[in-house]
Amino acid sequence: MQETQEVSSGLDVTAIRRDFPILERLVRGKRLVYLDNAATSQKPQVVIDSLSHYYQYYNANVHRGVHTLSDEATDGFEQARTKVARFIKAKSSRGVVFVRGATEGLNLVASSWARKRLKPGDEILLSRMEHHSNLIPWQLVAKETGAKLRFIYLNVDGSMNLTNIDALINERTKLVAVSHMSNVLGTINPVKQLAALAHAKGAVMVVDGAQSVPQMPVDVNELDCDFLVFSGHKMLGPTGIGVLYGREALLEEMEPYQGGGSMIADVSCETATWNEIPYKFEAGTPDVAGAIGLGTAIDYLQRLGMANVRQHELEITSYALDALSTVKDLMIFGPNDPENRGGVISFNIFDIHPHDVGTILDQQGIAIRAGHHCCQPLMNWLEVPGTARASFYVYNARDEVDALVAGLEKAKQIMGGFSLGRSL
Ligand code: 7TS
Repeated sequence: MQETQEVSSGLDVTAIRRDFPILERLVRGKRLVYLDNAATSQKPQVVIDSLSHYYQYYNANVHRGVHTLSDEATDGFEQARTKVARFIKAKSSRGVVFVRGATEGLNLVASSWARKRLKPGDEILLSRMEHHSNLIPWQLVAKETGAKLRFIYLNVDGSMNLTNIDALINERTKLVAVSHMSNVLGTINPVKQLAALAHAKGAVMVVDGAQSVPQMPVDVNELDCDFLVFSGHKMLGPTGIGVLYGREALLEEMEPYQGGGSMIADVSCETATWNEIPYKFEAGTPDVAGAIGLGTAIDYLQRLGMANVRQHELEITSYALDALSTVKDLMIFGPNDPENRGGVISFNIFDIHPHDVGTILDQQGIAIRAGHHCCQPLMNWLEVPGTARASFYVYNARDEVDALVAGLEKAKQIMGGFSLGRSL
């Protein structure tokens, strides 16, 4: 495949690609076409360098040392928190809790906010398109407290069906938790509207931003959400670091998630008082390198401009939706209009298992994901065991979409000609 100069929506994709060393590698003798970004993104050299620079020059524990290295590590760690706060427009970095990822952020809210407050008869409202990490923690809370789970159903195009939303969000509703962008359908959900409805009934609004924060400008004040979670590894940062943003007043009221070092103010043998937020929720030695790497990833994304990142997603998704629609017997799930979706396209080809599609594409150096994408209730609703999924990011170019389409035609050729053999 020839690398062509490609500039879309203010992003110079050709130049961006040069920042990602992994995109140089061959897979099965072919240039890597990485279209599994909803699972995890690749990392630019600057992020890789910031991790090794930390370990080479100022590795130390944070918030507890009296020496230079510890001061430098603490500065790096706290500067990263400030970068996160500015990135999501949080009022201050006190609302930014470092966690392992979106999953841990959701479990923290379930454990420290919901488990303590909900009682039988209360309701938790989710949607049918949630990732298991925004479902199982609430199932556990419901089991323990007697609260009931309710679900927003979907329209055939994969958007939320809000016709009965006034009945779904009612006086019993204590918490609404939905993804901002579906990791399967790509749907961008009306979380601002849901937050307003939730607040009108005194419920809290939790936004799962695992897919949206990497791809579009997200402003917690504009959304008026109470909690927002996301993972560093899906937005050019390292694995093992993520963020829980919480409204400060709520974080203040909540009990700690885990006990240990750093989260305390004063400890006796029998009892303890808690450190101020956000440290109350950060027991033990945190992922200092991960936070610093995430800060570098945010710097990189901000240099590109999040509005440009979103525009690029829109353009490449739009191009891919058109290109995939030329493949016969291919069914695309999710909204038709790219304006209402992010850079995630799930599809199936008639009579070919998505795992076979994925395996044949891999032989051509093309990485996609196949399976239920941790969304089994959604798969049940779609009446499929799984889907194939291509997902895009800042370094994906149109010729990679063309390679995907050619790869799918090849998969059809290989799998489509299956014969039952000679009848004996
Ligand atoms: N929420 C959504 C919407 C997600 O897409 C994911 C991960 C998570 C939560 C959990 O994030 P984690 O970083 O804590 O694991 N989604 C996917 C995916 O679609 N393929 O692999 C992981």
